[in-house]
Amino acid sequence: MLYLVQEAVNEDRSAMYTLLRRYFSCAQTILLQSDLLDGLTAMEGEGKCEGGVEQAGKAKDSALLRFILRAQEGLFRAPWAYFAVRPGVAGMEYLRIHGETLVPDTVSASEFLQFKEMLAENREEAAPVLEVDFAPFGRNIPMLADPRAIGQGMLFLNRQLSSAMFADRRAWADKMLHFLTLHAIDGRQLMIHNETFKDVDNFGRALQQAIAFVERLDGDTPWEDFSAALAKMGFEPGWGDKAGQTAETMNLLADVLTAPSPTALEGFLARIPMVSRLLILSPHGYFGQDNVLGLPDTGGQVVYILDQVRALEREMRSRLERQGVHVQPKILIVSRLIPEAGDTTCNQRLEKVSGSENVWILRVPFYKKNGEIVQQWISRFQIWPYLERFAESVEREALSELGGRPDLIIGNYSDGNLVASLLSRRLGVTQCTIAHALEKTKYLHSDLYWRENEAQYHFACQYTADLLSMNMTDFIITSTYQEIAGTDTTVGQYGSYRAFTMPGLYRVVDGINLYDPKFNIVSPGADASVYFPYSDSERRLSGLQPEIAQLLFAPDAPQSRGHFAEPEKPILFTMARLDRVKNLAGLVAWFGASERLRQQANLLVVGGFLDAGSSSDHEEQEQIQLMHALMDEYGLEGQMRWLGLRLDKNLAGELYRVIADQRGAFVQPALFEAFGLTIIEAMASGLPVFATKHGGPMEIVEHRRSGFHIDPNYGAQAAELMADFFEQCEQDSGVWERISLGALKRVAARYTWELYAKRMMSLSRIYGFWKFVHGVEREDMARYLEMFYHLQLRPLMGEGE
Ligand code: UDP
Ligand code: LCN
Repeated sequence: MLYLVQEAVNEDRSAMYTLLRRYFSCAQTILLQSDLLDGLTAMEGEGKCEGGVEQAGKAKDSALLRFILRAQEGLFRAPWAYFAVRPGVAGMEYLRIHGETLVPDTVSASEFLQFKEMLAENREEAAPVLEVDFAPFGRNIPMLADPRAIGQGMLFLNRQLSSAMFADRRAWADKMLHFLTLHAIDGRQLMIHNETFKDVDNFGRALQQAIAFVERLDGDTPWEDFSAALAKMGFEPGWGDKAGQTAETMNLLADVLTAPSPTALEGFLARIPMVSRLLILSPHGYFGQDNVLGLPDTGGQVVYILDQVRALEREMRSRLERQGVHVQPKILIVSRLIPEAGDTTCNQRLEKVSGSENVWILRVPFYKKNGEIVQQWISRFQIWPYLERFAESVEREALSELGGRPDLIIGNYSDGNLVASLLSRRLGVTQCTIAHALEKTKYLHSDLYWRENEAQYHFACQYTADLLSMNMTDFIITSTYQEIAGTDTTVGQYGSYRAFTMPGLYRVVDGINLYDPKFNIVSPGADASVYFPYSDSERRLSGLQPEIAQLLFAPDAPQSRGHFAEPEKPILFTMARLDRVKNLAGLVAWFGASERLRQQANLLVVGGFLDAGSSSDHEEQEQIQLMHALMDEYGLEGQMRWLGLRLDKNLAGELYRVIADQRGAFVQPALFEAFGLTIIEAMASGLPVFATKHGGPMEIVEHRRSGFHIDPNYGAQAAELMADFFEQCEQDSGVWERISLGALKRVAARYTWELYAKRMMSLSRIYGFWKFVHGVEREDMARYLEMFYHLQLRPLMGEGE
């Protein structure tokens, strides 16, 4: 990026000089992308640039503008200006420019962060602090090279593994042989008998013999009819339910041993009955099946896991059956037991997941120091002191419920991932990590000014836990590409952990490698039995429609404020937890301020409570007051309805469709949204969506084809876009139909649980094998992380009451 600055200086030295002077004279010394851009546009006399990057991109092209559009952050203390610049997706470079000589040079992440610490702490020199650098541990791990391939780790590993096998077939055959002896379910050995084969030659010959034998049988012959003959040759169950499937699996292995290819390897590993017991961790919030969605800390993650487990159970069962292994798979979701759980079931220890055969929610309490059980819900930001002990209890209880070690442990969000890391390490089980929504990209400068937030939010603790588990885990599932790598102009959730600093605590110069093959994009779906198109009249839940009519229009409906004086207008609908980041109040303000939009549509908000006293979460209480204040300020009583309640899934599903019937739209106005299940739910119902461009929705929705992107930082513009849409729909109903159809197509092609479960099961096998062959080499990293846990994280977690 140095060339770009040089070009900007060469092209217009005076402009660069003036711009830097302007930045130096700002009250703030640390400027973000939008501040930098505003500085440039103001200098050019164009005033504040509503519309951000795109709008500015249309302004007069210059090397200086191109540079500023790439700058993520600027640090200013005369005579030096430091910049973090994004050369493209997944990248970040650091440079500085001398304000007088205008000579630029590159600097390291460490130098950039030290300068930032000096500014934040108002010091002349950065204080000495631990530098965290995980890069040296990755030296022996093959990394992806092309940013476009980020998130396709399994594909890459398959290729790596099969070419390594090709290069040294004998050694790898030996590893594979050893790997195959490891599989057993309920004490029953699977795949091969562990003492029959002396070496790989001996095994290779036996495999050929077995193939010749099985291929002579009718393909439909059940395993039981020929298992005795195969047992004599050293083969145990797990190859197939019938002769045909058995022959195919054996041939795949023969291919892997003689002419390894990525397809054969993936195909063979996919058939090993490796996963029958699954442990899923999701400690925080209210984890239940009813009356919980919309409560604080309780949203998409719960929906995601409950849909995920049903899909995974189906896939596990069908794979085990096809391999002739007759066991009932079991999945345990472990959450926190909350004795005072209101009208939820979170005070029950064990609960079966409806619609499943053998999936259970196991709830384990948090304990205080004195051994008492914590009685009430506590915010996700306050649970750190309880997690270590929680992990110990979970280990005991989960092992006994599962009847043995799980085959895979899946962690969710920062707390679940930490517990998963502790358990995986102790049990030696493959670990999968799912972030959902990390906080780092949601709260501005929450790392830099961690001290100010520590009492309330404990971000330092949370980010340390995140760093630990993302480096400890065997593989990471993300819902979108940009969750890892970001975009050309924005940093992804994982990208934000690459280089950052928490002054006085530690400075991270290489926290996570985005090119690590552990990353895989596996997008969730929307439950197709609940969220289906509005036009599917046969499946519509017409019985719910009177209740919905009450919710929308009844003047005295409980938990409602406001009414629709002109009920024939289309409804703009939004529904979310009432967190600050969800920005529902922001939407109310844009709506309130836009006469045009108010003329075109009514606004329906579902979220939180109407009475701040009913909430135990401080952010929610704050938002409730703000919502009331905005409704008063803009006089929205006849144009907006706020329902302070939680809708169950079926009601929410039918509501999306009712809004679609009357040609409304859904809005997701979050300041940042990691993925946004409501968006795919609305789209699956055929409802046009206006979704934030910050985070996953940018990737889910194709602007003007399957919905619209809005920038929550430019609310007036978002309101105009919505008003334009309704105006166009009024003139031509085809406009609404086109976007609705686009949304339906997009969800069907990309966001389904069937696709998810298949990918997830393949991943667990490839990474299980990878852990087996490379685990030893990662031991140095694991040891370093152990130290990091004990020396950094434990003191931050504290001990609670
Ligand atoms: N939800 C619901 N009823 C409510 C509020 C929310 O069913 O009253 C569901 C919503 O349909 C979605 C989930 O809660 O499935 C919220 O997930 P999302 O990913 O949109 O946001 P999160 O809360 O996880 O940040
Ligand atoms: C948490 C969030 O905040 C959402 O963005 C996701 O959709 C949800 O988890 C499921 O992953």
